[in-house]
Amino acid sequence: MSETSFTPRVFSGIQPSGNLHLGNYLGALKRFVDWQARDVESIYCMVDLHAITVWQDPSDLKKATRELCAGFIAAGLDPEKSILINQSQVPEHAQLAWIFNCVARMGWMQRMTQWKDKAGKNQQNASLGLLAYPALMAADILVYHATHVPVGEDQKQHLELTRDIAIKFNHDYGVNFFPETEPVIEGAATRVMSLRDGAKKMSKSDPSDASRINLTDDADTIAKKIRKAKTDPEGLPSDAKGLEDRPEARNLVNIYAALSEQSVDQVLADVGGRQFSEFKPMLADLAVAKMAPITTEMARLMENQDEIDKILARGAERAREITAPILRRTYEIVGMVGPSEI
Ligand code: AQP
Repeated sequence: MSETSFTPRVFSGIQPSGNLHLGNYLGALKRFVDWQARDVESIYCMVDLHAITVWQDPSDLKKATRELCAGFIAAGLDPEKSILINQSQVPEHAQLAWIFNCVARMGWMQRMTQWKDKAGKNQQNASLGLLAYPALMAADILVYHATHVPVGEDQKQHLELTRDIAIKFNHDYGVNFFPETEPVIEGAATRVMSLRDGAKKMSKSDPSDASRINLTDDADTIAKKIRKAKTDPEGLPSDAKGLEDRPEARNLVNIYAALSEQSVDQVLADVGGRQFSEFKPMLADLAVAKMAPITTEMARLMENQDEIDKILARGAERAREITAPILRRTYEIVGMVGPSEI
């Protein structure tokens, strides 16, 4: 295992906390599939240990984990090419996270926007896991020596903290063992916003189902949600500059651009000057055309849950071939005495 140069390797994850949505698809899943085509070793993870930092009903968590795995495959990830795992089946994630809990500083964690948003005014009652979330995320990434992490914009701060943890560990122990991982935040839809409020990101936990397009929504529901999406009274501008200060309009155009794999300016060159009454049905048709095959395939895969469980078990075996030696070496660096095989 080289400690000075790192082979390109991709890692990313999604929480199995239900309601997988268009933001997860455009900001994460679709981009995982693009990475797969680049032939770089890739690990994609259902981060169930992260999901339980807030309450999850156990049977819902099981269903959501399998559904997420079905979503990964339905979106185009091939379990033969990419390694698909659920986090709890690869114990080195949690083991390395403990070491990182001892490297990271309380102040770093308390500054995280996600901690502040999710704990809100009730920090004393939030779980300790919610505060430590970014150290576990750093372990998820660094236990593979992953060099690239495709994520949505909301994860940028956590990725910066992952780099800080790697740098501090390397510095404290006088090694160059963990890479300074690059976040890969690219495309027109790095931050898909709520359909009901252009200032809020589309989110699994938004109480309003109308705020998001779920990967399990049928065609009629998708069309209805887009028809009802909040907009302003203006028509569409002919270039991206005309979307400034129009968050809802910008969101719908960004979604169209990402789904049709065009730039925002290309989209506006076609639809500039039209009213939303014309544009929304175009967007609905496009969204249905892109999402329906995924929804159908997810439902088909969910009929054979044993197959999903086998894919995750096989993924965990393959993952541990990478993670076990990295954890073992980490323990040696830290000074832990133990059998050579941990
Ligand atoms: N609205 C979004 N736009 C673009 N990308 C997004 N992602 C999430 N929301 C958007 C990206 O999806 C990946 C997985 O995210 P996650 O489920 O692990 O956690 P999250 O970011 O906290 O997602 P949610 O939907 O907001 O969940 P809740 O409501 O449970 O907190 C990440 O790459 C993320 O950037």
